[in-house]
Amino acid sequence: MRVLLGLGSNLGDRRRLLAEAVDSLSGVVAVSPLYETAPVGGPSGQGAFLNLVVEIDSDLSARELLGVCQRLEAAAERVRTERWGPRTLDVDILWIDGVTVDEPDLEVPHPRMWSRRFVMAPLVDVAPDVAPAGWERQVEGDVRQVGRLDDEDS
Ligand code: GSY
Repeated sequence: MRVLLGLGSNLGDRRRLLAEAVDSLSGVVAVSPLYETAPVGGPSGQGAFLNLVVEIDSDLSARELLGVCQRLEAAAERVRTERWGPRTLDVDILWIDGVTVDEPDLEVPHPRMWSRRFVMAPLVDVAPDVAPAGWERQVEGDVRQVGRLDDEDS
């Protein structure tokens, strides 16, 4: 099954944290370019995020995938303090082909993805068919493509 994960970091060595997370995923099919993005929500003054989207091929259930995401965040020594606050690593399940989940702690597709440019810009790079027509008119936030995770100098 095609699974799309959104990864973001705005604390610490953002590129290294994202690279380590992507490297530890199984079944990686595609990795979007990197985007530097203005924080959406959270305390004022927090630093810019680096965001990307990864496509993996996986037979795990949505709940098992949530466990994978939480383990990646823990490996990045993410500590949950402020809601929406700065974080070393955030990993969200965005989309699983043919799957919808509506539970208190897990919603698939991700309910806020359609309005966030920091999600939709990299998502469209790897899975343009998932984006609704006219998605550009529905998104908010500033993003800037800054190369790829495996570039030497981005
Ligand atoms: O939802 C993911 C964490 N997050 C982000 C993010 O990854 N990027 C940007 N630009 N803003 C964000 N606000 C939150 S919360």
